[in-house]
Amino acid sequence: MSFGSIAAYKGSTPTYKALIAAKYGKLDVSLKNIEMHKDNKTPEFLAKFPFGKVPAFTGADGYTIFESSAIAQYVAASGSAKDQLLGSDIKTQAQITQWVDSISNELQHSVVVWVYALLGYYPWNADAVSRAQTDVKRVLSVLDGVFLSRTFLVGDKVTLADISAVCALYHFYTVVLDPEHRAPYPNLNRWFETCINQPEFKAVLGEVKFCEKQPTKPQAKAAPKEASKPAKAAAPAKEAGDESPAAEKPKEKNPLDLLPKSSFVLDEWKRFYSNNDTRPTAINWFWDKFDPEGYSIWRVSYHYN
Ligand SMILES: N[C@@H](CCC(=O)N[C@@H](CS)C(=O)NCC(=O)O)C(=O)O
Repeated sequence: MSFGSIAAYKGSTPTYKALIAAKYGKLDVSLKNIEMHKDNKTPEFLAKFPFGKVPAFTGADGYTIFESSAIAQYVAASGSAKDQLLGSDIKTQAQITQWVDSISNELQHSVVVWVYALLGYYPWNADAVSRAQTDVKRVLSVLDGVFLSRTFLVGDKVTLADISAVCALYHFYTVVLDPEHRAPYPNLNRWFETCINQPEFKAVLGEVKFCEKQPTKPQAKAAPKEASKPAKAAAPAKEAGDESPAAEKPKEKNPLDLLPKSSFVLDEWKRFYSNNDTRPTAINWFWDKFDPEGYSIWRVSYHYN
């Protein structure tokens, strides 16, 4: 019998937390693949999940809940492995929450600016990537120190803390931590391998394919539905009988489209400026490419800065 389903996109690692917890608790929880930026913005979806975000859980009994950790906790607490996954005394329970929250908080920004940017889902910003790499190394070192003397994060069995941490680290191990970059963390690697080889993890993650060579440049844009920008809203389907002149009116031309095309591409300039030192690299680039026929330069003074 179904316990419930989680609306998300395929490959959403935060969603895996609840799916793995469901395997431990012997609950039937399914993943309902949705079309991002469309299905999660309908009035029906927003009535149940007001932020319009996924994962979003709907129980067979109609109970709804959002936020991946809250969903995972609810699923873990509802299954037969409740005490193992969530702890049976308040100190253990608090420690599990501590790891669930801290690891995902420490890593969530870095996965976006480094890993998702490498995959081409987000813009690449060299400075931000370099900061993310430093942040990630710090988290990995902390965890490696923890696993020097421990098999799992809390107690001597897998808990929701391990499940959440594996899911938070999944993209790092599969996309950027090649053998050279994971070598400094032998204890963490041992723990990660132990977890992903448990049948409950395997049933959800499959065979985890470790990164073999860290990519250094973003791949060609291949944004999956979850991370892509919202597609331009399609024009609403014309209602039958709607023949009003307003509905027929052609879109007015933007007067700027009438100007001759300039060789200076503002987006290129923004990217180059963000990814290079201002002086002399970016400034030299600017004067080399600037097109005075297409653009003019203005100096603006603000009253309130
Ligand atoms: N902290 C939340 C993050 C939820 C979230 O940001 N979900 C993203 C996908 S990773 C989303 O639904 N974005 C759609 C949108 O913002 O429209 C969780 O762990 O559930």
